[in-house]
Amino acid sequence: MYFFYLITNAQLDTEHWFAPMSASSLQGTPKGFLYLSTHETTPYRYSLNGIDYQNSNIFTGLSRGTHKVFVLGADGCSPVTKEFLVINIINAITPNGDGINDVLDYSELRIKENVNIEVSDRYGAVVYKSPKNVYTWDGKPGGRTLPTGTYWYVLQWMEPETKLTVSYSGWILIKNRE
Ligand SMILES: [Ca+2]
Repeated sequence: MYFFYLITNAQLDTEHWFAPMSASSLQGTPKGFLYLSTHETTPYRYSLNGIDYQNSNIFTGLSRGTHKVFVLGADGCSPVTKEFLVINIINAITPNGDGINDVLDYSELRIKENVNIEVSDRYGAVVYKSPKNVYTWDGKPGGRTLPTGTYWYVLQWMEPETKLTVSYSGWILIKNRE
């Protein structure tokens, strides 16, 4: 699953450009989905490369990483642009040292500020809290192997430009060979 954004028209020319959609609205949505909402009858046109514009305010199939969106108003003047990040949300890790899905890796968040990654067990006990400027976790608190199970994670960061705090949370399966 990927992280995606809602942009409202009121946010086009203010510091409040991007607001994450709620977790419930993420369910069943295509990967790499960008929805730009203008909340106005004025036609806007949208582009991801500044050349090819479309009338639809929806983009799908975006790859993981940084993208730029161009929004052109009805006057056809210079577009408003904004960079955004498509994050690969990790649903499971298997920290058994076989080199496959061993690590919780959110290193793409290094371009954000005040990044915090926290993982708790189902009883709410914190098993991991990321130190400053650390974006990966080996799944082993103090070198200890955790029981296989579902854990709750919270990703939080501050948008560098807007200083708005964004958070995303959900369940992650931590699976160890038993
Ligand atoms: Ca593994």
